[in-house]
Amino acid sequence: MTLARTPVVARLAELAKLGAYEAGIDRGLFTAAEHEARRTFAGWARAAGFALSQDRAGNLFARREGRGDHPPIVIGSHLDTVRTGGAYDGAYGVVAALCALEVIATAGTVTEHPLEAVAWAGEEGSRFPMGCLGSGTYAGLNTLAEIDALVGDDGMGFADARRSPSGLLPDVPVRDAFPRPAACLELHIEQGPIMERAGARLGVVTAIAGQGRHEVEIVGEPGHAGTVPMIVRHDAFSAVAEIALALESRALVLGECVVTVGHVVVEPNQTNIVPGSVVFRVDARSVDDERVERLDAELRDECARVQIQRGVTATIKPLERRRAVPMDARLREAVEAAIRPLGVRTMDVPSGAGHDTMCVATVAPAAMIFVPSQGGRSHVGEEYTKPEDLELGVEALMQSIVAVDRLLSKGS
Ligand code: HGY
Ligand code: MN
Ligand code: MN
Repeated sequence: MTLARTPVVARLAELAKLGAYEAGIDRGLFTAAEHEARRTFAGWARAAGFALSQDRAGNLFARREGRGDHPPIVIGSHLDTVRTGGAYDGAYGVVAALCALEVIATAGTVTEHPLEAVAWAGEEGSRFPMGCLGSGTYAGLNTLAEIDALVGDDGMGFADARRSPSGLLPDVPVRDAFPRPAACLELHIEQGPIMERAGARLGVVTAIAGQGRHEVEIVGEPGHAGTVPMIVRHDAFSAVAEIALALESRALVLGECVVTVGHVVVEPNQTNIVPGSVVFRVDARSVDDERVERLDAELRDECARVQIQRGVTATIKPLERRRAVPMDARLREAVEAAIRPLGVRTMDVPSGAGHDTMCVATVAPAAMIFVPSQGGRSHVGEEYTKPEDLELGVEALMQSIVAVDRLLSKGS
C-alpha cells in the first residue's frame, strides 16, 4: 500500500525549534514557545480550511465538518513538553491528526462525523502542577475554577497565564460548551522499549496505566555539617532517601508497576548545612490500580516510620490520582482491522506513560496507536522515531479515523 505523502516530518522539525536548547525542548503551557507552537498549528489548520476554536483551558480544535449532525471524533495529543523534552512526545500526535484530516480532505472523503484535530493543553504538567490539565477540563474531571487556582512553578497563576500574551490565541474564537465527543483517537510514540524489542512498527494500545502522584514535605533540623554528631541529626534528606529506596524495593517486589521520585527540593541546599527540609514528589503507576494503591500505602507507611525513627515531620499532599484506563474493545478491533492491510508487524501494547486519552476516555470510547521509540527513550532530548515510522503512523491514524467513523455510523 503506498502511503499518502504528508508534511509530518517537516512540521515536527519546525515545531522542534520552539523551546529548543542544549538539553532538549522546554515548552511549558502558555510560555512564548508553546504559544508559538499553537499559533503554528492554527496556521496550518487555517491553510487546510479547517474551522478553528479554543476553550479557556487552552485546548485548540481544528474542525472538518462531516455529513451528519453528530458529535465529533476528536483526534489529538499535546504541544507542551517536559523540561528536557524531545521532538515527538505529544507534538507527533497533534501534527499527525492534522495531516490525517488533510489526507482525508484531499481524497474527498466525507466522514459521517465531524472530525476535530486537537492540541490538548498542558498534558505534561511541567509548568502547572496538574497533568492532562486541558483534556481533564474538557472531560469535566476538573473545573476551570480549579485550574485557574493553580500556580505555575514560575509563580504565575493559571488565570493570569491564560490571559497573558502567551496565553489563548487572540484570533481564535473561544468555545465554552462542547458536546461529548463520539470517539477519541490518539497517535503517540511508545516512549518505551517494548515495540522495538518485538520488531513491531505499529502498536494498538490495550490500556493506559493509572497514576498516583503525591507531594511530601519532610521537616527535620538544619545544622552545621561539621559539628552536629550523626546520632543526633534530624537530616531531612536522609529521611527522603530512605523513603525513595523503600518505594523502589516495594515496586520491584510487587512487579508490573513503577515508582519515581523525580522532583526533589532541598533546603537550604548548601554543602555544609544539614538539610532542614525537603519537598519531593512521588509518581506511582501501573495498569493495575491495586498496585498503585499498594505503592501509595507504602509511601504513607514509610513517612510514618521516618517520623518516629528520625524525629522529622512528614506531610503528604495528594497531587492527582488517575485510574488505569482500558481502551475501548470495539475501537481497538476497528483500528486493528484498519491497519492490517498496511502489512507491517503490529502488536498489542500497554501504555506506561499517561496521555490525554486517559481523560477523554471517561466521556467517549477511545483508542490509541503507537509507533516505536528508538532505544525506548523519551522525556529526553535524544528522543527519536524514524521518519518512515512517523509517516506510517499517520497512515494508520488516517485509516483508523475512517474505520471508526464507519463503525460509529452503523450504530446511528
Ligand atoms: O508522565 C507522563 O506519562 C506523560 O508524559 N505526561
Ligand atoms: Mn510526556
Ligand atoms: Mn505525551
